[in-house]
Amino acid sequence: MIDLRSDTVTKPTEEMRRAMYNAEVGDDVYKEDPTVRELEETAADILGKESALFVTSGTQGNQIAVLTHCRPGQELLLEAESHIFYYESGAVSALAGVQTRTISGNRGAMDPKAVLSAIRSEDIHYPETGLICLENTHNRAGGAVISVGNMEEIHSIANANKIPVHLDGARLFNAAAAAGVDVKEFTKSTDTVQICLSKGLGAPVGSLLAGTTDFIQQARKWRKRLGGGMRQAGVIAAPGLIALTKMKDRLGEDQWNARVLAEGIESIPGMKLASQPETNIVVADVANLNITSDIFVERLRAEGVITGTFGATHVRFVTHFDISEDQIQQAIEAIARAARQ
Ligand code: TLP
Repeated sequence: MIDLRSDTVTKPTEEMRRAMYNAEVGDDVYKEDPTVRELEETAADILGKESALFVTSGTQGNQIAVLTHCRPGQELLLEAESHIFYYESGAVSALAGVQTRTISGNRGAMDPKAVLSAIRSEDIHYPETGLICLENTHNRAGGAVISVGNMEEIHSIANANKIPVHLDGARLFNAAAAAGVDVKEFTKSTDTVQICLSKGLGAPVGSLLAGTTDFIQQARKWRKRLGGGMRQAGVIAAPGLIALTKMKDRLGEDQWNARVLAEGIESIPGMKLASQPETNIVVADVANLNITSDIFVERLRAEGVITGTFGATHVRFVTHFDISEDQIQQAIEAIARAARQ
């Protein structure tokens, strides 16, 4: 099976498995796990923030950020198809007690003017705008890169209104690789950032939330409240360190494979792209085949390729570390067979 459902499906490398076995560990709730410490310090350094916190998942990192930044009754400004709004089971309202105000973006990028006009003024009837969330790359926009300029503009509006900015950077290193810039170019326009180790970077588990030391101290308490205080977590931080320091330099290969896949899909009669891929996500539209994405995904599975639906007629393909160029060619042939049925 060629698994293109997500870059979350990668298996840890031999080096990661050895690092897990050999990891020095301690009780991280007492801050005594040297491997977790090293991972957090390395991440803070790479992201240009004072401190970082190792969390179980991207969702947990985002939720802890919202919980730490906001008070119940506040309003969160975020893009209409952002992961925090679309895919986190309503957690911001269930846990942080905030309401969401969404802004439809252009390929995931919110218009700074729309952000400015959505910020609440002082009025007894209104909730306060507690936080602005950005996402880069933007998953539902097909892995689109939000430009450094767009982030800078939104950040300066947020600053002028004393509102913090959180970045869901689950695939931030893919954005940096595509834009050819250091991740700090993006993170400089944020107060906090969450990055995933278990997506394109190939670690088996974990994310990091980074920000000021004071923020991370409060975030650590929220992590504990959510049951995320882990003990000898060095065994999972060790592969994370390898992911963070060694795997980001190969993300260009996934981007190349996504481009090859997209060109292959475009050449198949009846198939078209929902948008041109910018990173490792390709979204195809099967509307012209007169079938739903569910049916197409089923047909494709029977042809040996696993993907996921991304709307009524959209199908998402994600390239990653465990997918070779050869498998991309095989996938294109399988897609052509599924389209012909
Ligand atoms: N996204 C997953 C699914 O939840 C859709 C995927 O396969 O793409 N932010 C963004 C932008 C994400 O894409 C994801 C995962 C997360 C946060 C959450 O990360 P995890 O799965 O570690 O909680």
